[in-house]
Amino acid sequence: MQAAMKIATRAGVPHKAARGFSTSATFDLPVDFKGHLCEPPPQQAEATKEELLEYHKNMFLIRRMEIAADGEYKARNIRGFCHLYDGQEAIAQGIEAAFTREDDVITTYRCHGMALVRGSSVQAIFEELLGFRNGVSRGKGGSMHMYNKSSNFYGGAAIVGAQVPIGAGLGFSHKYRRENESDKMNVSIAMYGDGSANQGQVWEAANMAALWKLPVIFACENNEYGMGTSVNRSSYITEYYKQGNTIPGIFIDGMDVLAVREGMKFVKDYCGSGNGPMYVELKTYRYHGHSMSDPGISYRTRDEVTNVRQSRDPIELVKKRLVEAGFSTEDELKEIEKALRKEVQDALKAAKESSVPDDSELATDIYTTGKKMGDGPRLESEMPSVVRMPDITNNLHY
Ligand SMILES: Cc1ncc(C[n+]2csc(CCOP(=O)(O)OP(=O)(O)O)c2C)c(N)n1
Ligand SMILES: [Mg+2]
Repeated sequence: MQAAMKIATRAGVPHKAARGFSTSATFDLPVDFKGHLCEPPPQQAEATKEELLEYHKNMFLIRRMEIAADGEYKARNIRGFCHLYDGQEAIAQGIEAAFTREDDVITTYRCHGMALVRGSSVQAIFEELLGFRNGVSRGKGGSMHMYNKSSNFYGGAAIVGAQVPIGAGLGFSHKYRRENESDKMNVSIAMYGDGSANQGQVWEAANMAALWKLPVIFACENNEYGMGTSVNRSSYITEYYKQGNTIPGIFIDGMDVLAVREGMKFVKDYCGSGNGPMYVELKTYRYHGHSMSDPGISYRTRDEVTNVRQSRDPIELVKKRLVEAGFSTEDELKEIEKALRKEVQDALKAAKESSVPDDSELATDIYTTGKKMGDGPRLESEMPSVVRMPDITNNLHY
């Protein structure tokens, strides 16, 4: 009861909405934005019924997809590395709601949620996890390497922090390609974890982005831990939005999809207007352990995890808002969730009917002739004269 009350308070009081005749409501954002060298955006957000239902749907799909992936991993159907995103869903959804598909996204190995909101289907994500041919990276990337070039989603990077300079490069290309100096630019967001925030390459990329006024957002998903190490044990500065030093930054509640959306609109506007980069800290929490080999409760207590689930859960917050604004009833939401659960189960079943790629795919997407293949983003592959196998007598010749 107490937990439910807390969520109700966090939902913020809707204004202007009444069941039956209003489709839009204004919500107070209960956790304050904080600004570093800038005035943060207002503490309110307007949202329509359709928007909130869309956010709920995507976030719930991510949650169920991750829970199903956990089961498939334990059943040894998914192999290798697997990092789950449940708990952090509002960040992916909030960014996507603030951006267009002309804005670039690059993120860490914890990339399933971002892949989904950038347009990959649940089935294609499952196929990738299973290493199957119709996966988002044709079964050759796995959990950490999901891409979608057609929606400017650049992955999925296994090396901690390595995606950040690439994100700065993507921002550079927006500035380089703009026709007039006064044109508003699309932006690039380089996402990284608290465990990556003190890496030299983050600072090197930020230095160049500030020097050249690139439209790059340096976005730290602070889920309080890097593997099993809490932020207080790894970082001198734990207010990651201030880490840009003379680069401005904002703090956003990463458990509130509307706060993420409003905060990201504000940052996109600042960076896209030629003011240079901005730092963002998105405070969040991961429900699973770091990866599938980490039960997640040796360095934090079960109570800590339970408390976040009960008081800050991002999906519960959207549901509260839908109900309090009179947009949906609890029964309607239950029905929606039942259908979404089935959608995920059906997608998993269909994915499992697929199979691994053909051997001939071993050498594709490595070297390219540079020529486009059809209308999609894929480039024609150039076959090397020999593909070296662990047993040299079995080298593949083309
Ligand atoms: C350069 C490098 N060093 C170490 C690792 C091993 N490693 C993988 S994830 C991780 C922790 C990263 O934590 P954080 O940035 O907070 O991201 P989170 O997993 O919390 O999303 C480490 C040390 C790696 N992949 N790359
Ligand atoms: Mg972390």
